[in-house]
Amino acid sequence: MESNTNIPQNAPRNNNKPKMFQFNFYWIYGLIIMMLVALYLANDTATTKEIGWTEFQKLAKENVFDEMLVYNRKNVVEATVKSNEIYRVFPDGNTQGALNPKVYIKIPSADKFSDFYDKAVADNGIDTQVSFEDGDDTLWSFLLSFGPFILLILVWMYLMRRMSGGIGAGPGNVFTVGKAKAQLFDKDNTTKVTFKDVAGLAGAKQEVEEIVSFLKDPAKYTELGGKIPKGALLVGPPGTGKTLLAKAVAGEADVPFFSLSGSDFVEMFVGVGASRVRDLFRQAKEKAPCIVFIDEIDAVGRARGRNASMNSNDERENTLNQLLTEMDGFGSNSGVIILAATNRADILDKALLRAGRFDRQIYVDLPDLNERKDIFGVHLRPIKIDDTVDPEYLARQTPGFSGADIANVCNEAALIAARNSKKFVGKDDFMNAIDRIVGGLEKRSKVMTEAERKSIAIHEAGHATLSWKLEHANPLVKVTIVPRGKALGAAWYLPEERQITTREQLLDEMCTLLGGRAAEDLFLGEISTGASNDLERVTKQAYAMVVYFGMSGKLPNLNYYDSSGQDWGFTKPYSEETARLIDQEVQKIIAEQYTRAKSILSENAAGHNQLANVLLEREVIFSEDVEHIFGKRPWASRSEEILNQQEPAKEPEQTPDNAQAKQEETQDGKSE
Ligand code: NHX
Ligand code: ZN
Repeated sequence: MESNTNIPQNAPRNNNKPKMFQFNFYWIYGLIIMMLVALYLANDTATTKEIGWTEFQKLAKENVFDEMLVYNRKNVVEATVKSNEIYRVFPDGNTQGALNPKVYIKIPSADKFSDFYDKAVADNGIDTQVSFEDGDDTLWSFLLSFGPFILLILVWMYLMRRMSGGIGAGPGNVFTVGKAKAQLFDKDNTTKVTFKDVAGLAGAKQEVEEIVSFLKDPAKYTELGGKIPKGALLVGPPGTGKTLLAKAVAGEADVPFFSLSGSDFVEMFVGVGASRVRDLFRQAKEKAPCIVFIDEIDAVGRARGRNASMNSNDERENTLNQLLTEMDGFGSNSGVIILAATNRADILDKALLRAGRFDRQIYVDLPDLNERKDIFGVHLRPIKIDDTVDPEYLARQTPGFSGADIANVCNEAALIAARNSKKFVGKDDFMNAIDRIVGGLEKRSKVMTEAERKSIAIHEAGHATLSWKLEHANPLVKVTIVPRGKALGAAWYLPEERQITTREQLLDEMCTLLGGRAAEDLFLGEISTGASNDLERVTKQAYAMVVYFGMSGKLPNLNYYDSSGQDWGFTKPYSEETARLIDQEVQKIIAEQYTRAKSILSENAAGHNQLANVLLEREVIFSEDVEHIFGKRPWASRSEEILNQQEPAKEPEQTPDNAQAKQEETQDGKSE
């Protein structure tokens, strides 16, 4: 609804603006050329005239010339006519009142001219002055009069080029500003990705394959009265293969495929985005049936602002409006199918998502165990591996990894193996690569005092002890006090791949996270800044429990989250009292878990101390060592069964940047 009222207002305004804009430049060029020509002609006719050598000799003897200028090299004489003798040289009288009309004479040679002149002075007594000049000063005078002008034009052209294209942005100049920058993949294009190269993504692949078959045989669908969809939106977290899927469509469909990014529409000139959208659709219609792929469509498709007073992103809105009209503007049988990809479908304008534009939304999720196995299969193809490498095992060790992460693991493993001059890439290289990608670079060289190392060991042993003693905590894989990435030490877990998380699991996880700080507090008597990352995560988790999951005692079954993506702005959907309650509940949950962590730790003080000492000595300990101290966990979970079958591995509790974000993402994903 909202969009329909917007389009008619904005679209016509855009329609003629860029055309005028372009024509202006042609006009200016034309004008400049015309002016130059006019000036040149005006200078040349009427007051100048070329006469023959014989006629010149006759006139010169009659003393009609004031001055003569001899150009030695060109064998030309420029003679100025005395003002009272003009009528003799210009009998038609059309000198138009010029003060010093000139004549040009081609002379046989400078010597001949000198002879003639000397004779004329002697015989006829003429008083004409003669001077000699080497060069050709017409060029000079031309440059002097037009030079600055030309310079100005050059500078202006240079600036225009810079503005429109940017450095290295290909053939950018003023005249192509309004053109779409779409890259066209035709049948004969060599780089082919096929559906075989896409591992996992079974559901998404099927939907996309259907689009390809629409294009190959539209009659099959239209005969039954169905309409071919106009667009499909690929939605999913980064690195899950949206662009790859689109490339596969390009490779499989025997139709032209336009590919461009949402940010290609954005330019500093006003109205350019809209004109590029128009140009793109014009090109597409010429080539129909075809597919247009817009990557990162959120760059233009973000929901339009509600307050019209904010003019800052007017340009983006115009572009979006143009896109909306174009998508609705052609009939569904015109054979142009739009594919778009984004990882933020929630912020897209609702008008873009309605049926008739992007009729289908295809969710491309993070791969599960089996899909990861398939993806490993694809990426292991070009790598020389030995028989210790098992895709299934690798898939188990990489929960929460996207397709791009897996590609990265495979590449990193090959590089590690090459660094060690191995002939083949082995399992250990893959394990190191996974550690490296999740936890960052190992920094064994970091200098640490003995006291610091002890404090780190006690902190990590605290995490390890609690995760061992809590039923619903993630199973521990290893604990290390070797610095890696941002962290000085870490406890690594292999979380179960679950779709929903219970309250007990959340609480036990938080208790484990608080275990590091609690151990410092309990056994060192002083706390450190190191736990900041633990605390950040605990606080976020507790807040989510209260506000999103309705899991607190005083605010049960309430959710203050808007999944439609719009911010609440200044008005929160709850009162000041509720805000205070939320804070209190968050504090209460954390305080409870902290007390719980401390009490469990003091019950197991001896075991914890032992663990910390082993850790100090060996730097890395595995779950077997922990089992040695505390005994078997009575509650074997599914992942633990996996662990017991196989060698231990990953998912650290402390991870830097990207890996941490990924972990939080999966958690959010699970909980929502
Ligand atoms: C510092 N780093 O910032 C030093 C260099 C308590 C033994 N002065 O809790 O390494 O203190 O259980 C992702 C992952 C900041 C982001 C880890 C951001 C760590 C990690 C601070 C161990 N293990 N803290 C931990 C730790 C630190 C930090 C992070 C991050 C420490 C602790 C970092
Ligand atoms: Zn910690």
